[in-house]
Formats: sequence, C-alpha cells, structure tokens
Amino acid sequence: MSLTPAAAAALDRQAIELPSWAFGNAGTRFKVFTTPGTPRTVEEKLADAAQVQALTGLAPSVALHIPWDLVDDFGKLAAYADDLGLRLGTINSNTFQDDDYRLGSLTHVDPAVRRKAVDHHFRCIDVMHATGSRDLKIWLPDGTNYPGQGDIRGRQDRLAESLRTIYDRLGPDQRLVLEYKIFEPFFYTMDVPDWGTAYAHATALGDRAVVCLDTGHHAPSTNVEFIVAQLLRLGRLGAFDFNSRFYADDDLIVGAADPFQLFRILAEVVRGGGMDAGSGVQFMLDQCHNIEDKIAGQIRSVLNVEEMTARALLIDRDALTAAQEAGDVLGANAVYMDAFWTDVRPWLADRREERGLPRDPVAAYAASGYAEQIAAERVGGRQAGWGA
Ligand code: PSV
Ligand code: MN
Ligand code: MN
Repeated sequence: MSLTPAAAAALDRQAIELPSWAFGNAGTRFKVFTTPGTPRTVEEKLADAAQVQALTGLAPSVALHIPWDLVDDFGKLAAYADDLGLRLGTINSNTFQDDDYRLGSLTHVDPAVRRKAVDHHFRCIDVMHATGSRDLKIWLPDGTNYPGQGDIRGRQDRLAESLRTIYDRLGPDQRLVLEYKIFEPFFYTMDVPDWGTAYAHATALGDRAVVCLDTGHHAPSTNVEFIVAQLLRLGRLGAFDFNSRFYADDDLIVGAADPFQLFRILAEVVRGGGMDAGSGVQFMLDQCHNIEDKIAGQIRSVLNVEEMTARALLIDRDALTAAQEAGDVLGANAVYMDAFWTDVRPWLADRREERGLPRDPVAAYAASGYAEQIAAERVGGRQAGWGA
C-alpha cells in the first residue's frame, strides 16, 4: 500500500476527540449494566481517556458535557489533563435533564425559561475560557410530540433569537457548533431536525457558527456522505459525532455497523478538504459502551476511524477523475472500490510500531493490567453523568 506524501501527512494530522461520557456507565431505558472500574470523577474519566491516547496516539483531546463534568476549577482540570498528555476539547451544553425544559429550552414560549437556557450556555462559555476550548456544541433536545402542540414557526424564531444571544457572547476564536437530530427525545417535531435547519441557523449567525453531523441522527437510508460533501462545499461542516447505528441513534462503535458507509463519509471528507491542515473539521466520537469494555471500545473506535481514513486517502484521485470525466462508470467505481477493499491494517500496525506504539493497541490494553487496577481501586462508579 502506498499513500502519497500529502495523504500520509493528512493521516499524521488525524486527531479524534473522545467524549468524557463514553467512560461512564450507560445503557438503555431498560437497564444499565455497570462495569467494574467505572470512573467516579471527571479526573478518572480523563485518566481512562489518557490510556486511549497513550496506546494509539490518535486521541489527544476529550470533550466535556456540562453539567455532567462540572468541577470547581476548570483551569486546574485543564492542567491535570495536560499532565496526562491530553487537552480539554469541545464543551457540550445540556438542556435535556431539567424539569423546566419539558416544553423546550432555547425555544420555550416563556422568556424566563429561555433566559435560563441561555444562561446555561453562558456558563459553558465561561468554562471554555477556563479550559481553552474552541467549540461550544449545542445539541438542542427541544421539540413537540403532537401536531398542533407548538407553533413550529414561532419556535424557530425564538431559537434564532436565543442562538444569536449565545453566539454574540463567544470569544473571537470560539465557535458555535450546532448539532441536528431527526427525532428523540421528541417524536413529532424536533426544532433542529436536519442539516438544512442547522445550516440555516449557522449562516444567519455568522462565520463562526458551524454544523455538527452526528452519524446516528438521520433517517434510515439517508445518504450521509452527500450531506458531508454539501456542508464542506458550503464551508459549514464543523464537527463529526461518530458512532454507528443499525436502527436509530444506537451510539454503537463507529464503523461497526457499516464500515463501507464510514469509508464513503471519509472519502467525501478527504475530497472536500476536511483532512487538510486547518480545515476546522473536528472529529469526535459520541458513543456509549453499554455491554463492552469502555476503554477498549474507545480504542477500537479510534482505530476504526483511522483505518477507514487511510483507505479513503488511498483513493487514486487522478484515476478517479479521469474515469469520471471519461464517463467510465464501472472504471470510476472500480478505482473507488479498490481503495475500500485494500487492507491497511498491517501497514497501520507497522506505522504504529515505528512510532513506539503497540502494533495491536486493543491487545496491549488487555495485557496492561489497567482494567484490573481500576476495578480494584474504584468502587461505586457512577453512570455516564446521566445521574449527575
Ligand atoms: C444526542 O443524541 C447526542 O448525540 C448529543 O450529541 C448529546 O450531547 C449526546 O448525544 C450525549 O447524550
Ligand atoms: Mn451527538
Ligand atoms: Mn445522539
């Protein structure tokens, strides 16, 4: 296998942010299976994330969720992360666990509730100043369950106003990253259900408002790579929340359900300049490990992203363009599929070895004794912040 020097440099730059909540216990509404050694504190979540980074070199930063990861001194937490070889990354707001938000947060008809939700985002921005984070990620859980329940148009207008207030509070180097989701927790309308709505709000706000594409947040059979291509073309693809799904927002390990879809997405990222230096596309995982080991699950996940990125970078662009322009349908498809079918795993293992990393990070983690150590040391680990 051979990557062009530019493609190899792109792979060298790859960084995948880990979500702090992936290290806590999670589950379904039916049952949460706890794992021995589950972190009890944010610091312990960071220590677990540091294992992923130490064994893969792919995950230098960790996203926080507020208030799940609330601490008294975020400057101190950033320094602690630094000691572990990590950075604190995206700050995710949370308006989905407060009784006041039953009928909406940033879209609520009551100005006092909207104010409370805006103030929560102001607090998140304060955290960003202390942690040095660039991105404020807003996944808006607002919506309605029944036709007629709310004024769809009015909710959009109130959302635009709330987002404007939050956006204007950001520092000059900070971004507002708006995440969309087709359904859940509401089942009739969501106020930011799709990329078009997120894009419309982002463009109305300004240059530092961009869209987050969570790979689990679309209707079945949606062509996600098309959305990737379009958002990159429009300069508004700010971030990915990677995970994989068989049915809805399953939050399973990225690349587990449909590795070919992950390849197709990453092929558009490469094509659209999303792997270029300074592209501004933040790769992040948004997953829950309900039954499998969490740290090993995160290691598997970043390796899956790296593997499909390497395959996407392998696409012979000149040959592909030539075939496309010649109208050679099967030829173009063959060039594309050749890259997908190339097994890059031995090459990536060699590359890791050259960098002093284990050839097989999952096996190295299992052999490290870390899982046994935290199981013995940590008693009473809590759920992934959901109970916080
Ligand atoms: C919502 O389903 C979501 O994808 C958002 O990114 C949240 O912040 C995250 O999950 C964690 O619940
Ligand atoms: Mn998400
Ligand atoms: Mn989700």
